[in-house]
Amino acid sequence: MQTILSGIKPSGTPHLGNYLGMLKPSLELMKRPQTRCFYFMADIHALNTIQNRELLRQYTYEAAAAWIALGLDPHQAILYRESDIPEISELNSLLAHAVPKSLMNQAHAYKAITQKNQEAGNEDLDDGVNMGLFNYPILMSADILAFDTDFVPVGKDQVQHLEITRDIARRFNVRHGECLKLPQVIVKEEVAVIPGLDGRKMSKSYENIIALFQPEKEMLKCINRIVTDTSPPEAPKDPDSSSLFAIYQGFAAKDQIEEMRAHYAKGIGWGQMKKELFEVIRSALGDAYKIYQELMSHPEELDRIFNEGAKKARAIARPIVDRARNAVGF
Ligand code: AQP
Repeated sequence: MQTILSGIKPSGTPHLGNYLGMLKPSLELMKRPQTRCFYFMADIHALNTIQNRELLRQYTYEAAAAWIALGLDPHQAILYRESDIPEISELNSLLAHAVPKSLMNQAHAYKAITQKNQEAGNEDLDDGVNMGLFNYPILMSADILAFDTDFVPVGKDQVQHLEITRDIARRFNVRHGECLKLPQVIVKEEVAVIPGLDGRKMSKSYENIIALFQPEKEMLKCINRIVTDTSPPEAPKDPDSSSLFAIYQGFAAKDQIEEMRAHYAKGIGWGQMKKELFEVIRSALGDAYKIYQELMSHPEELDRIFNEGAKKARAIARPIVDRARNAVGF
């Protein structure tokens, strides 16, 4: 039996990047034989940016509803809120002692902020960094190591944090004896990092997202806002530098992708391409939006699923965290 673990931070509405980078691969992995899947809402991580409790709850429900609407079966995978598992926070504090500060200085989420401050001429490079963000990779390690995880499917943007998790587990094991299992990362190379409306990584905090679930009209409007260049329709275009194509690839079938490459070579209008993108997304998502809406109108059902999931997850995490407690001498 192999353990797969994946999480989503409820720091905003789930978007196409989350879907292609993580939700879709996590659902495919559920179909593998002999796997046990732990899928969770990383609501403690979300506290770094969300300080409004109603909003945090709303986003947590949205993330779970999206996952279930897309096909996650809560009887098959263990679905839970990170904050419902005290064992994770306990392991987080045990791990912190094995982590040199210099390792956290290297984490890309932290470095991105310090770099932004530097570029803005701000003398305080740590401006806007709270300790939750600085320690993000330690909590992420606890999320993973608390379940003896074998595989973690993530988007390319998260690969470095996974390497840090392995590093932390290794350091802990060197200090306290073989105790924590080193996880492996699963990245879908072809998915890469999905660009947002402005061409940067699609990200809740950049406000450049295309929400996964929204009325069709709104989705089309949003797709129409994706930034393109001013080249005329008949001009040949490079698919590999096109945001529209990058997203298209995630939803289309192989033959559709090849056909679209040929259209780019011959020349395709951006307006036409946006329509094609909308169609391919609509057909890939099918009825999921309806299921999502139904789930969102029954948060009590989502709470029930979370509570069931937490019970199962805690029963598995407890002996693993006890092993770590014992290893350090508690
Ligand atoms: N643009 C993306 N392309 C591919 N994969 C992505 N993921 C996120 N954005 C993209 C993958 O989705 C999973 C869940 O992400 P998350 O919500 O936990 O955190 P994130 O990566 O930090 O997402 P955001 O939108 O950028 O959130 P904020 O702005 O709040 O930090 C991860 O596996 C991620 O790889």
